Formats: sequence, structure tokens, C-alpha cells
Amino acid sequence: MKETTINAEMEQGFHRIVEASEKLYPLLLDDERHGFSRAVDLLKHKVIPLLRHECPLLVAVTGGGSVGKSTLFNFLAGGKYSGVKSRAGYTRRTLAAIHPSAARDRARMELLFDLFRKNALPVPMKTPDEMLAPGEPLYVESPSIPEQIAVLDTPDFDTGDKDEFANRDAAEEILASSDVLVYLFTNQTYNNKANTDFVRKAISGIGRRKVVLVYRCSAAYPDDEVAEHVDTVLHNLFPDSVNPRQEALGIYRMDESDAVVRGEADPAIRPLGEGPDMVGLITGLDIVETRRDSLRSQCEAIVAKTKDAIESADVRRWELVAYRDSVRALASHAVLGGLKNFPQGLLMEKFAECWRASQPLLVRVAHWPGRKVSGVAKWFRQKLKGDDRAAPLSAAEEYRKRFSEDFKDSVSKLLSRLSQPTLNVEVSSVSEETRELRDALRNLVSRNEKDYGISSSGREKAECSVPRPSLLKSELEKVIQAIASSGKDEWIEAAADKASFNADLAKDIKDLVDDTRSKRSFWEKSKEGLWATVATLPPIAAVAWTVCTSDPVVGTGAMAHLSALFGLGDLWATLAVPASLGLDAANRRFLENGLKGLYEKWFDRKREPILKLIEENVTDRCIRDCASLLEATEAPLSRLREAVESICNGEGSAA
Ligand SMILES: Nc1nc2c(ncn2[C@@H]2O[C@H](COP(=O)(O)OP(=O)(O)O)[C@@H](O)[C@H]2O)c(=O)[nH]1
Ligand SMILES: [Mg+2]
Repeated sequence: MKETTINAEMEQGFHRIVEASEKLYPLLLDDERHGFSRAVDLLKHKVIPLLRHECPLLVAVTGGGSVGKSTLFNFLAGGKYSGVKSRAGYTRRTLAAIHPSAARDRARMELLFDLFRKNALPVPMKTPDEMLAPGEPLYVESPSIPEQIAVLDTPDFDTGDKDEFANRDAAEEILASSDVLVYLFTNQTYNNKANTDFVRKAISGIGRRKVVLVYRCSAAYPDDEVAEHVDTVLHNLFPDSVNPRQEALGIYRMDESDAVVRGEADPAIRPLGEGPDMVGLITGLDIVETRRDSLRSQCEAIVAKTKDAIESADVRRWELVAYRDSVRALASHAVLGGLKNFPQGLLMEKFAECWRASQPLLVRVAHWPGRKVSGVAKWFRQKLKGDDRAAPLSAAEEYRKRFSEDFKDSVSKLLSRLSQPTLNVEVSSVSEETRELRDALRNLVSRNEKDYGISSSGREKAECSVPRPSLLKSELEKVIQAIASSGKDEWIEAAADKASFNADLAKDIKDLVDDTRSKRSFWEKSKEGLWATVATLPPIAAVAWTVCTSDPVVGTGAMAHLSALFGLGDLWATLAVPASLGLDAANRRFLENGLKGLYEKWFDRKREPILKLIEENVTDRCIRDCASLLEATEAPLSRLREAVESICNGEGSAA
């Protein structure tokens, strides 16, 4: 931005920064937000208004308590305006000396006071005692001041007890708006680190300000000793400069004088070495150039701060995405934990039973002797008929009980994993669903965000380490504690209801049977009898159930595609009809393929409602804030990116 003026495109970009920034604040950590919001405030209340409107150049006299600021201010303003007291901390608000004709320009005065402090109104000072109380800035009219300049007496920034600096905020605010700082120091304060640090930040906080140094010291000090002390100050103010003396607009010494204290004489201020006298320097300032310089450097700093904020926001969003998606993957895993004891035999019994019921009578009779109808099949038949009078503790009830136990176990494992400061979760390293999670983790790892990790673990799997997002750490702690201590029995029972073999599933199986039947060709129909063998399949080992390993089982048999689960990619079950059944390979294959749909449908029917219960009762509560923060900040963040881009483009076209 060095050689450019700020054109319309850039100005538009700055307006967009102001509009979008506030919505981004919740995404930033306290110190990130603090720096950025100060830059945005400066942009909104100072830089943008000054791009369009003329306003006097602000020359602020600053320094610690009782160094002689008010004395110097009065001298520059040409009158006894500001109260001068030996007591430090006397000046507690800002006093502006303004040329009378500038003071009559209402619009300009309002803008000027808005620069001093948001919404401050131009109020003239009535008595110097008003400066004793903190409050809004005041002004005095002074014909000695050039029309285009306002000289400011500012609050002492170093008075107060210990860390409580009474006027520091007020001083900081006023110095941030100023174009030129006149820094006054004494022999007691020239090497005071806290003071020079404060001034250094004021000079180069957000954009650079010009500085004039005034050393009030005994007239007896030789110039070279004075220069040495001044160099110390310069070195502390401009630690990176190769030629610190060049950084100051002017360097002056102001002799201690009792006549000044008595009000009988003006302070004697003379340049250290060559240079104009102080009044000449101030009145000779190139107003347009100085203002342009300070606006330019402030704009640069604001763009840099916005870029920083965008970078921080990206990191915070990656943290949120990584946490949200890891929790979602853990929820999927928890479903599988409940369904791991898949009652494959039972499912097949029911299917076979239903199939037989729909077989032509002749076929049924033909297979009667070979049929082994289990108690389960009886139960299921009764269930289908709506008759459950004579059901003993059936296999279905057995399964329901088993599910409850497994699921309870799975939920408590889920809770214990969620309560760890870092989530460790395995996800698919290829599926589209987990792409955002993997990208976020890679970005975080590449930025050395500690505790984040992603490494490949076996075929198409990635092992992820995800700590709680920094923004939500303390809230999450409470949320997870609340979830852990809330009652679970009710919804775990509800999940068991969903998982069990209920009338819904009976209807599903019936539909599946009808569907399979209607699609079967003549050739397949000729194998009708084969289906009866389903009931004779040993319930174990017929299906290699892969949910717990989530790894496709390699081997013979048909692969049933089970629903994709978040974080895990596709799940498969291998159906292998054992050779011990005495069927030939072709018939075995035929049977295996026929059963695939059954497994797929069953799994889908069970998975969805159980996952929903886990989400509602556990995981959604953990990721609610992540999700809403992500949603609320997506658009503002891209608007901010566009704004920075348009400012940089504008800069290019204006160069
Ligand atoms: N000896 C001496 N005292 C000064 C000089 N200038 C100011 N003072 C005194 O230092 C005290 C503080 O001055 P003031 O201008 O109120 O300082 P401020 O607190 O920085 O505004 C007053 O008692 C002044 O009279 C000076 O050149 N020589
Ligand atoms: Mg004062």
C-alpha cells in the first residue's frame, strides 16, 4: 500500500471488513478477538470516516505523570488552558486546543470528537478543574494553533497503584487516534521500561504514528549526555530500526525552570542538534501527507490483522470440524457396539419361515420331513399371526436382553471416550464423508497444533487424535458431565425396542420375501425347495459379521453391503453357507445371494433409529455448539476473505 491511495474498491473492502467481523468474533479466542476488534474499531470509527472527510491532524502530547505535558501543551496552545499541578495524575481526560474557526465547523468538530472517543460530543472546557475528573474529552479555542491541527493534552498513562493505571485506557484510546505523538520524558522516566513500552505500542500498535521526543532535564546537562539518554529512549521505542534517530520527526530538550513553574516564563525548548524550533516543526507539518501516511499505515495494519484473524478463524473452524466429526464417528461406532451380537440364526429362521409360508403347498409338503422348525420359528409364526400366548423366553427375547447389555456397555464406552481430553477414533481414510475431518486434521497437524494427529492404520483406515476445541473446552467439560450423570435406562430400553424382532421387522421380512419372489425367474423358481434349507443352516458361522472390525472379510461367500456409517465408510457382511450342509457350490452361491437383501435391510432398519437415540441423548449435545458456531461463521469468514482480496486487488490496480 506504500505508493497508493485508497481507492473506491479498497474502501468498499474496508466496509465489508466492518460488516463481517462482528459475526466472526465468537470464533476467536480472547486474545485473537481483542487484537482484531481493536483494529476493526479503529477502522470503523477512525479510518473509514477519515477516508471521506477532512479533519484536523491530531498532535497528542503524551508522557508519564508530572513530566510537564500540560505545561508543554499550554505553551503550544499559547495560553494557560490546561491545569498545571505538581501532583501527578492531575490530568484525567483529554483537552484539545482548536483554532476558533475550526471550532465553528460543527460537522468537523463532531467527527473530531468521534475520533477521540466513540460518540463523544464537542464540549468546551469551562474551568481547568474539569480535567481532574475522568470523562469525555473537552476543547479550548486557541488562535495560536493552525486551523488544520488539533493539539491534545492527554491523561497521564502511568499514574495509579500497582497494576491499576487509572487513565491508561483513556490514554490508549486517544493515542490510537492521533497522527503525531509528542513524547515527553524526564531524567526519572527516560529509562522506564513500562513507560517506553506503552509509548512504543501507541506508536506502532495498529499503524504507525509519527513521534516527536522532548526531554525535560536540567539545563546543566551537556548535549551529548542528553543525546545519550534520548538514544536510550529511541532504542526502546524502535528496537528494530537501524537508524532510530531517523524515526523521530524531531528531538528536543526542555530545560527545567523554576520561572516556568511560577508561571513567569515559557518553557525553553530547543532542538537537540539541527532542526526547526518546536512550534515551527508543528506548524510546518505537511497535513495532507502526514494524514495520508498515518491512514495508509493504519489500513495496512488493519489488513494484516484481518489476515491474522482469518488464519485464526480457520484454525478454530478446523478444531470444531475435527471434534464434530470425531464425535459423529464415535456415535456410529457405538451403534455397532450394540448390534455386534447380530442374531443371524434368528434372522434366517424368520426369513425361512416366512418364505415357507408363501411357498406353494406342494413344495411345502415335499420338504416337510427335512424341516427342523425351531422354537424361534414357532415364536415368529405366532408373532406374524399376532398370537404370542405361548411364547417362552424366546431367542428373540434372549437377543433383546443381549442387545440391552451390549448397548449399555457400548454407551458407557462412548461416554468414557467422550470424557477423555482427547478423542481417539478410527475412521475411513477414503470415504467422502470423512474428507472434511481428515483435511481439518492434516491442516492442524501441519500447523503444529499439538495433540492433533492423523495416521494411517491398516487398510483404508486412519487413526485420529482430536482434543476438545479450544473455544469450547470448559463448556464441553460441563456438557459431558451432565450427559454422564443423566439417566440412560429409558432410552437404552427404547433402543432395545428398536433393535428387537418386532412386528415391524416381521412385516419387512414379509415384504422382502414377496419382493424376492416377484422378481424370481422360472429357473430360480425351480430351486424353490432349496430355500427350505435355510432353516437348517447352523446359526453360527453362516455370516461373518464385520461390524466390529469394520473390515471387509475376505473369503468365499456373498458380500452383503450394509449401510455406510459415518466415519467408517462402507460395511460389509460375508454370507457363507457352510459346505457341511451338503449343497453343491452353485446352490450354495444361489442361497447366499438370495439372503443378501435380508441382511442389508435388517441392518438399515436397526441402525437408523438406534443412531438417532445416541445422537439425541449423547452426541448431539456435545456437538451442538460446534455445529452452530460453524454454521454462523461460515458466511462471515468468506466475506472477510473476499474483503481482503478486494483490498489487495484494489491496491494492485491503484499502484
Ligand atoms: N522545575 C520545573 N518544573 C516544571 C517544568 N515544567 C513543569 N514543571 C512542573 O512539574 C509539575 C507537573 O507539570 P504538568 O505540566 O502539570 O505535568 P503533567 O502532569 O505531565 O501534565 C508542575 O508542578 C509544573 O510546574 C520545568 O520546566 N521545570
Ligand atoms: Mg497534566
